[in-house]
Amino acid sequence: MENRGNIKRELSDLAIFGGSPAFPEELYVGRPNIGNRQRLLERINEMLDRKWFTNQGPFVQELEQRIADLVGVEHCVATCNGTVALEIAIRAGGLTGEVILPSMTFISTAHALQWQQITPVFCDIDPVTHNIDPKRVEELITPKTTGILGVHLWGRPCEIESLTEIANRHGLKLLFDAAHALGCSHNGRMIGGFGLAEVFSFHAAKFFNAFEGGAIVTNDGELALRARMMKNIGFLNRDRVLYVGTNGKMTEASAAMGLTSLESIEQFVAINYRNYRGYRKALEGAPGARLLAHTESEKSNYQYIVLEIDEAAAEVHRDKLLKVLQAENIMAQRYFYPGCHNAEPYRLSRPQASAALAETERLVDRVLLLPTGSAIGVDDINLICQIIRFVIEHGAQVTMMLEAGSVPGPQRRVSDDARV
Ligand code: T4K
Repeated sequence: MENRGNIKRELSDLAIFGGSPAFPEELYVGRPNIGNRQRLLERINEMLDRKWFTNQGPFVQELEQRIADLVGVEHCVATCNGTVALEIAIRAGGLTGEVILPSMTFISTAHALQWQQITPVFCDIDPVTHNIDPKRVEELITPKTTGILGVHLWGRPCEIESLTEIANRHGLKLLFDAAHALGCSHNGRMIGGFGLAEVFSFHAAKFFNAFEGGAIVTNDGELALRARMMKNIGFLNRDRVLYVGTNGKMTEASAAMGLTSLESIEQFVAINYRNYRGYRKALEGAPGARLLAHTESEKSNYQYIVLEIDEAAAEVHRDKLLKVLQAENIMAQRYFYPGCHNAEPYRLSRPQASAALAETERLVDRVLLLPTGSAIGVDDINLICQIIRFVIEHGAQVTMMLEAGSVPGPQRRVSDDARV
């Protein structure tokens, strides 16, 4: 069948059924944003001339101050990544025993607890917000519970007031994994200043990156001091070790990238917002495809384009759509499949957990993240959405063909594993 350009008009135009891929190169969910390359290289040169590469150098100190100012907190402790920042915040916050968190999160949130022998107790989510459901938190509290670890999933704030009220009433500590939420606000206040402490990630795939990096932000001076020592292997000063610590220090090269990213942060958000509006418009009314909305009166970084596919309405399962998109070089991703509670270390110790996590189980089967960021343009988005709409329009047929493992024409067979 003749290929009529990138637009898909017939099923045989889809790459999975023998057509040409819509994009010559792969489009990613999280291609790193790069700000002013010249400024970055100047900073790297400055670092090389200074011969000071780590151990709380001047770039790290400057980045800490700038992040603290941006989110309006007193203290920012920069770290080598978000996972270690979580581990340190949990330890510096004095959490022990059991801690309640959503299962719908990156596995780091759970591991940061389990790594230090604290039991992660998985809570279900609100299906509309995708965030931890405060109504379900209370029933999970036991005499061993010491804290709640909320996650501002996709940069959309948790129900902070309800969680604060529950934590206060039960004498629990409240921390937030704000890995997705730099630059976001809740009731006009920047994420970063809520709870005992919050944690950011500056991983390469985040809209704001420091190659790898993270930070603990807090208004609690004592917690900040403990965290600062813990990330520095427990050292108070050269001869005195006060805590069992780890090496969680951020390098100067990472801080140079972080400072450079910070100078372009508004531009990154503007691009993400443009992309978000583009996806919304192009997917409007597509049956069974719900794009997660952001509250536009609040600040958001718009870094994730989160699509929910309702198989009953779309007549195609998320995994089949994913397979079709990947063949087109649209590297959409399932996040956070299959849910933390289903990851081996947790499933083996608590095989019954899924019974109480019905909304999480439902969501991990439906969520699909689409490419965005500065590497994606408006035309790309229109084409991605045209393909999604086309697949949904022919949902029943696509499903049937993928399940049969055959395609029209003799030249191509799809994998037997149609569910990816
Ligand atoms: N809490 C939450 C809620 C989190 O989401 C995360 C991290 C953390 C805590 C822990 O923070 P860190 O310790 O990571 O700082 C990514 C990131 O690796 C991870 O940082 C992030 N969350 C998670 C949501 O996403 P994946 O599984 O999507 O794959 P990854 O990192 O291989 O790449 C994502 C996409 O970006 C790919 O499509 C390829 C592309 N890519 C990636 C890298 C690293 C590039 O184009 N260039 C690159 O350099 O994990």
